[in-house]
Amino acid sequence: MTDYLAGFAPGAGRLGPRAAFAARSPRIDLNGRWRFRLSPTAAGAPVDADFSGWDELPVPGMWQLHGHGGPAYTNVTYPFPLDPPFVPDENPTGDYRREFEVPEGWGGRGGVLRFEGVDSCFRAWLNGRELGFSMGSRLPVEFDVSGALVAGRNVLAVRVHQWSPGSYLEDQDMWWLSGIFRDVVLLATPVLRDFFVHADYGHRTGQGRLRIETSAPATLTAPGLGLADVVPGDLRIDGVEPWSAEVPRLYDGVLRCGGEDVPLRIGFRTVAIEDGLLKVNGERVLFRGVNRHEFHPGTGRALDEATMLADVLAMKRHNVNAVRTSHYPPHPRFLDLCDEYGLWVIDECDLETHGFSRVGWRGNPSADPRWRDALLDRMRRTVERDKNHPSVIMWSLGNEAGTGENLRAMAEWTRGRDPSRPIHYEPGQDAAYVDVHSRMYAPVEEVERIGRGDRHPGLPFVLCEYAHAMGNGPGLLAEYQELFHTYPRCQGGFVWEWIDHGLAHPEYGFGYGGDFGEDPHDGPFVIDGLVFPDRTPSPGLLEFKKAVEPVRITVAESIVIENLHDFRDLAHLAFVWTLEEEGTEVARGALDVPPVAAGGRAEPPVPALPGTGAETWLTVRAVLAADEPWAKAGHEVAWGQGRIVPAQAPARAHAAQSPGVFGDDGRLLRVGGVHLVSGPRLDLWRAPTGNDAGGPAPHAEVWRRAGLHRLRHRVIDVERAPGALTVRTVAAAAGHDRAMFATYRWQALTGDRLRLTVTAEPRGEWDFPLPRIGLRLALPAAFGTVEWYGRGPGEAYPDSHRAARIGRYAMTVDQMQTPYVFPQENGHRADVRWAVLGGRLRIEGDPVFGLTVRRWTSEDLDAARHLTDLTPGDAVHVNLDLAQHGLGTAACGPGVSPRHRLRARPVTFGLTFRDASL
Ligand code: IPT
Repeated sequence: MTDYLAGFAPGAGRLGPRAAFAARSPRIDLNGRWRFRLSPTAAGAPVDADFSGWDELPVPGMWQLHGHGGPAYTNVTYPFPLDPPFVPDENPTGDYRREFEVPEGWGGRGGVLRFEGVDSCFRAWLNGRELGFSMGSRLPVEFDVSGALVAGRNVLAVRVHQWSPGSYLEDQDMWWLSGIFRDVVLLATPVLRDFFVHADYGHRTGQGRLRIETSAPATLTAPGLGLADVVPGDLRIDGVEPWSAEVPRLYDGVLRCGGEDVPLRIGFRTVAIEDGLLKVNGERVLFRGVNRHEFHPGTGRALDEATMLADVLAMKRHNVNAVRTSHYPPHPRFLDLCDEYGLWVIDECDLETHGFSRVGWRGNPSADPRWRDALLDRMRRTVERDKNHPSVIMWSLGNEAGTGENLRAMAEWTRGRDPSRPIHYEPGQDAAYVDVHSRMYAPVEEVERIGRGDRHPGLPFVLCEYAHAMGNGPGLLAEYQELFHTYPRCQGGFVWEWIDHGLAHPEYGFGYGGDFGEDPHDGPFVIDGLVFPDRTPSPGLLEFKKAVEPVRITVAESIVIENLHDFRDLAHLAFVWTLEEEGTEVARGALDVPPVAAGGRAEPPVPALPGTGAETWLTVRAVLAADEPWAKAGHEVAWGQGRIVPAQAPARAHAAQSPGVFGDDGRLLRVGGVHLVSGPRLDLWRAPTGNDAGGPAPHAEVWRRAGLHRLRHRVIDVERAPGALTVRTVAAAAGHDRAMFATYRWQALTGDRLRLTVTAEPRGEWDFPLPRIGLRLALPAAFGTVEWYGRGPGEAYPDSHRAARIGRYAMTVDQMQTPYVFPQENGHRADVRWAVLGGRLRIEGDPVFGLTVRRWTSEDLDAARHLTDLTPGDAVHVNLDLAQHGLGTAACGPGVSPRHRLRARPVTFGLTFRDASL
């Protein structure tokens, strides 16, 4: 009997949805090891099966990650034919079985069996009695089991299908994974079934207004609010502290109902759209947001509490203040953490039908009345479960589900049930059923036009997705942020996305689409997060942290501190300064900054600084003055840097005796005692990034067609003079007549220095930006360390360099690599004044250069599909760049801005080499 797999009904036999809460009453945790058997079709195992040979599987868990079948990744494409509501006969079906004991003391209260999430459809039996079925993977389901439950031993059987009609509503860009992946619990039938907390804050009066609707008469005790056993009908409470993501004040309380206690946490805040702005507690808020999928490289979407907390802490520590729960409600515990630590949440319904776009949205469930109940069911379960979270400030109907009357019905129901929160949906371009104008990946210019009042002028604007964080990138963060600060209606956005969904793979480290043998698949498009699969912050997250910092510190003639918080003053921060002469600290102190209110600014006096000779920078940092729940005192929130003393140009007296030895072709063989594996030569190529390879006309393809990855070099002539050598060359690609003429002028300088001036001149048609322009050389493998003075410690690119500050750094070559799961250009250090490689070869810029050092070539990097393909060779490969092309975010969204496009044009740049051991 699998009729439910051929219909539109979202479930049967279920209890109505209600809020997630934990009453202090008997419960039996049913997580743990269950017996399990996978069948190839929906028929599953016979109910009376002999299960002695069954496997064991953890609950929560996803069976493909425990040796049953395999994970599969598609972005938009459904992995089954579009034949709604039907799914193929090949429908992996897992039978689960577990026994549990109900103690005598359970008290005859009956029970409710609660599943927090089962992907994608299941049917359950208790002691052989069928309870019902349900779809809606990321939503809770409850069954009343009072009639089936017995004291003593009980047997619970659950049949889970990978594919169901519900799968048509769950086409999110992520791995297809199945099973009971969230908690299962047996609860004593609750006395208080449900409640709805309405806790508003009057920002003019400082008054809290509290009304709790309860399913049965209840009283509230909340000592922090001075309430003891009161009926929470409609209470006005003076002098409450409001809740915000910046100061997440919660009041603990207990609801008492028929002898049962239900703990709750109350946060007072009022969300409103006023004057075309989204306001909380009367203030316009700015979202420094991320889209968060639930993901763990080992367990897929089954997350433990430590992982959820790790996400929240990492977000708070990187100045993230908002989360869109893309594209389904998260584990309920995650929202508790958002309440507690302070994050604004757009809570999104478990709905996406993106794959219908592939057939011109024909048959889209959003527009087909037969699906209305299923869509409404999902929205109800979302809102009812999460309605009591102060952190949830907007409801989202789903993602990429086209348009249609069913979405309107969802919005109308939601508005009726909870008028206190605005409704979000994208694509909601016609704004028919939404309260905010939301777009994804709108280019900077478009956001600017919207800021000026274009489109839906009465509505606030958010970018529900922007800055696609795939691989190396995103660029453009600072550009967007500037607009958010310039135009009040542009209230920020949510970076796509928080984490790379790289699954642990026995051979590749982290696997992506195709690595588990699936077909169809969308390759590495699922590797697009601000943190790597193991949650290590990527350079993109550090850049985000800097771009969105809630305090702007400008260090120039004066020091200016701007408080960009929406609510919080600066009293929680301490300001410290350091003065560094050529990267070495010479003085430090504390800066006296008044507790400027949100939106305010201060200009503290510049401290008295000692005199210095070499290039000197003053860095001012804002750090936590005391421990916060999410970071310790001293944690850096924001910083600014300004140059106090510029660099002096080094003296350049020519010498007759050259420390350089050159080959017949004029290529450098040796500097002092440093033998090069290959001497410096013009280089225009970089291993394309995910962004280079993205968009309608990917640069990566243009570059490859132009043969930039296989330039051939020809020496035109070599001219030798005492202490000098000039080599004229031309570089071009097979089959092309466009060429780059390069002249290398070598000059011996006093102090055993060897100066190189390169001029490069494009000839012919160079009608595309270059990946880079610079030199590459190779050194023996023993050159395994790098010390440099310039931007660091992390990588930096023209449109993503703000997180890297001027300083002196030392690393091994291996540490300089950024482990993008899909190998690509990385590790470039910007604005380097000088570097010493292997403690031996010193390279100076004129005044600066870009530095990349790795144990493989750009070609190796380009050819690699996984990090495990990269193996150290017998040389260290060095790039010394005059410039690199920006990163942009073309993997999804706009490309590199004109400002950061690297045009082919005549250039000259200089470098000085020296054997530092001499
Ligand atoms: C956008 C999706 O909403 C998101 O889930 C993700 O797939 C992203 O693309 C790409 O990584 S939709 C797209 C049409 C911009």
